[in-house]
Amino acid sequence: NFSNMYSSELLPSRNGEKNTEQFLLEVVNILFSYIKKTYDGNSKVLDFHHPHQLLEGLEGFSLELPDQPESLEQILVDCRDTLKYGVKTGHPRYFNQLSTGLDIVGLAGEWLTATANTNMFTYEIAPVFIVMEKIILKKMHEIVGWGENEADGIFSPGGSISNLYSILVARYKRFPAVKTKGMAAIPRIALFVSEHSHYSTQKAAAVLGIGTDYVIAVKCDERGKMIPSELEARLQEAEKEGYIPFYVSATAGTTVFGAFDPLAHIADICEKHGLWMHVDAAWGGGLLLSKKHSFKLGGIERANSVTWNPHKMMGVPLQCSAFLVREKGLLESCNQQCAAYLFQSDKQYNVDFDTGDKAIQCGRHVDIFKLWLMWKAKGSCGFELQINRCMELAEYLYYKLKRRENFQLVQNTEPEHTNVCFWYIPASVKQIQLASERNRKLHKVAPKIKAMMMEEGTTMVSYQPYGDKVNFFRMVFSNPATRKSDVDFLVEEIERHGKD
Ligand code: ABU
Repeated sequence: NFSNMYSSELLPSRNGEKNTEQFLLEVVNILFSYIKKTYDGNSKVLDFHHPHQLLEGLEGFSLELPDQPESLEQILVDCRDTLKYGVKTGHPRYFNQLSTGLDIVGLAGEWLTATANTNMFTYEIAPVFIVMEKIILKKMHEIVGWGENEADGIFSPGGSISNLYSILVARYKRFPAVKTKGMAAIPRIALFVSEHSHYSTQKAAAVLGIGTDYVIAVKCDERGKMIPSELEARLQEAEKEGYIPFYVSATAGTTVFGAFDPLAHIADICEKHGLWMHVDAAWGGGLLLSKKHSFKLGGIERANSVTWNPHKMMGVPLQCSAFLVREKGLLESCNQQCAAYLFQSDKQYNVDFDTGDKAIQCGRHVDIFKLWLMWKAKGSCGFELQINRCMELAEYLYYKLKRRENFQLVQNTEPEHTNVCFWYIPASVKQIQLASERNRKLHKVAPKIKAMMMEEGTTMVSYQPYGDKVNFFRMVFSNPATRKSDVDFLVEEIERHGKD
C-alpha cells in the first residue's frame, strides 16, 4: 500500500531499502504490463487526446505541479497514465517514424544507463562507457570501410547534431581561423546537398552563421537521388558567383523516399574539387550490416565523415546517433576549449580517453551502453537478419499495392530502402477528370484517413506532400515486431476509412 507512503521514505532515507525495492518492483510491473500490450498486435497503438484535454487533465491524471508532495500511490498512477495516454512506438502497427520498435535488451541497457546516471565527458566518471564508445566507434569505422586507427567520432543527440558536427569540422579543416575569428575572417562559403536531403543541413547552416541561402540544393532524379552532373553545374555556378564551395552532403537513405545518392560518383566530384564529402546515412547506415543491401552505400568509404543513427534501422532505443570522422584529432582541435576544471592534463590516466573536448556540449548523455548491449546480444548477424526482414516487408507492401485497386505508388521502382510511398485514391476522386480538382481532393485524403486511424488508435503512418505531389502516405519499416499480417492490416485499414 503506497497511499500513505511518500518519496521521502525511499532511499537515501534511513531504512528505506524495503520501500525502495517495493516501489521499484511496482514500477517494473507497470512497465512490463505496457511492454506486453505493446507487443499485443490487437491492442491500441494510442489513446488519442487533444492537447487541451491533456492540459485540462483526464480522470485523475493532472499534469499540474503540486506544492505539497503526493503519495507514491499517486506517483504510480501517474506512471501508468503517462504510458496510457502516450503512443506505443514499439507496437507492430506503429509506422509513423523512422525510429520504431522496443528492443528488450536495449531497454534493459537504457534502464542501466539511467541507474548509472553519469556523464560522458570524462573517463574518470564513465570509464566503462567511454571504452565501450571507443570500441563501437572502431567497429563502425571498419564497417564503413575506413582503415584501422585512422578515424574518430562521437555519439551525439541525434542525426541533426551529427550533421551539424560534419559541417563544423569541414569548415574548420578548410578555414581553421573561423574558430577564433568567426565568419568575418573567412571568404563566403557554400555547401551542397541534394534537394531531398534532411532539413538539418539548413538548420546547421543557420546555427553556424553560414546562412541558409548558402546551402545549395542539387536536383535529384525521379527516384530522389542527387544527379552528379547537376552537382558539377551548381559547383561551377557558385564559384562564378564568388562563393567558395567547401562541403557536399550526400544522403544514404532520404527521409521520405529512402533514396541513396550515387556516393562513388559524388566522391569523384569531391576529390576533383577538393571538397569535404559527408554522407548522411542516419537512416540508411544500418544497411551496411546487410550483405544483401550494403552495395547501395558503395563509395561511403571515401567520405570524410558519416552520420549513422543506430536508433533507426538497428532498432536501438532513442536516442543513439553516431558522427564518424575519418581524420583523427580534428574533432578535438575544432571544439577544444581546455576547461581546466574538467580536462586536467595531469590526471593519473591517459587523458586521451576524456572525450568532452571533442563535443560541442559539455554534459553528454550515455547513449552507448544500450547499443553495446544489443550488439552483444544479437551479434552483427542479428542486426543483419532484422534489417533484411524489414526490407522484405517493404518489398511485400510494394508488390501488394502495385496489384491493388485504388492505391497508387508514388514511385514505380522497387524500394531501395524500407520506404514505400503511395496514395489511396477513393473512387469518387479517381473519376474527377480535371487534374487540378482531382489533386485538390486527393490532397485531403491522407490527412483525413490518418486522423481517423489515430482517433480509433488502430495504427499510425505518416504522410506529406512533396514538390508538386499532393499528400501521400509514407510507410517505413524498422520494427522487428512487424509481420506481413500487420502490413495487410494497414492496407485494409486505409481502405476501410478511405472508401466512399
Ligand atoms: N530525421 C528524423 C526522423 C524523421 C522521421 O522519423 O520521419
